[in-house]
Amino acid sequence: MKEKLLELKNQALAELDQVTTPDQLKDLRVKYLGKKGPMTEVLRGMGALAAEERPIIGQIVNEVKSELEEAINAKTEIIEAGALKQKLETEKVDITLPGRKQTAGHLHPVTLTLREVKKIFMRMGFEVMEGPEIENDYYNFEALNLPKDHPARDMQDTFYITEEFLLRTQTSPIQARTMQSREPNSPIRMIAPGTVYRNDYDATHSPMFHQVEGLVLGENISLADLKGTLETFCKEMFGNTVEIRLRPSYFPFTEPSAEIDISCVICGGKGCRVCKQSGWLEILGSGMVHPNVLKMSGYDPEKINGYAFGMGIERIAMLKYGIDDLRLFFENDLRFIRQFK
Ligand code: 2NM
Repeated sequence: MKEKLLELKNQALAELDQVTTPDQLKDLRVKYLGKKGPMTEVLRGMGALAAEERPIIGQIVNEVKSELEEAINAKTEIIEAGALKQKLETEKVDITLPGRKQTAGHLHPVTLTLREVKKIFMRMGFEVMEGPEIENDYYNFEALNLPKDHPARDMQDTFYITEEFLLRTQTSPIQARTMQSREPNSPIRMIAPGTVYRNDYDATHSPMFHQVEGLVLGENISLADLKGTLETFCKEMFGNTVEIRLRPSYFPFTEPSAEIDISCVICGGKGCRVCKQSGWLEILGSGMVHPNVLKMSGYDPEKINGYAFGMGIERIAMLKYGIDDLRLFFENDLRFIRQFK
């Protein structure tokens, strides 16, 4: 037994002498010291030995094992040092090459536009309110006077999560939440910016887009206040020479309602491809807040009234920058994005 062990040791050391790579080292270690190796086998066979021989053989096995272990470790160091030396000798760094430039990023055109819209309203004294993107049926529809059979509630248009929860289709639930969080009948002058979600995708619709909606409540607020404020907004946003016009429209949460157009920023109103020869561009929806909306959020329509409006930020960015396909905003093609620093 003892001779066999010494023979194994010498065989292992001879093989170790021939080893030149880390892989070979690993194989050798497994071969002699691994679970299926001869050392383990010897230890397992100890039961067959006479009782007085067991400790002697056991000690020899342990000595052989640690000797091999040490020899392999020493060889590992030699091989690793050799590999490092070779790497240092063959890998050359050309320190005269120019460094890699760190390019600074910049904001996305939709973010730039959103910030500009917010800034204009903040200068006019509006506060900026936010709210959850996962809304419930009550705040997204019910509180805004959207009846149960309204087409906006259709599964085709709305991303429902459950029967009760959905991805908000507009930011107006923020307005309802704000009204309910305030002392009833207290004045409000707010905008609600954020992402909204609708099941649509083509050149002018994206399943996720950005909106800014606004709400102004107080005593004796008139359509003239609506018109004056939004005219100021349009001039700040698109330049002092733009004109606006109001067209009668319909929204469930406002009565009366009006669509606000600006004179075409591309042709100045003469008629072109962008305004479809009309000279006008649709920019905002607006109206006087419906009494039901006020009532439902704890306001008394006999005392308090006001106006509300909403706009799509992607559409504004498209007109501002002359972009004809909204999908470009979301494709992350840097050749497009980098044009809007
Ligand atoms: C629009 C158009 C017209 C609107 C109404 C409300 C609220 F909460 F007061 F009822 N928020 N936003 C509104 C009104 C939104 O978007 C085209």
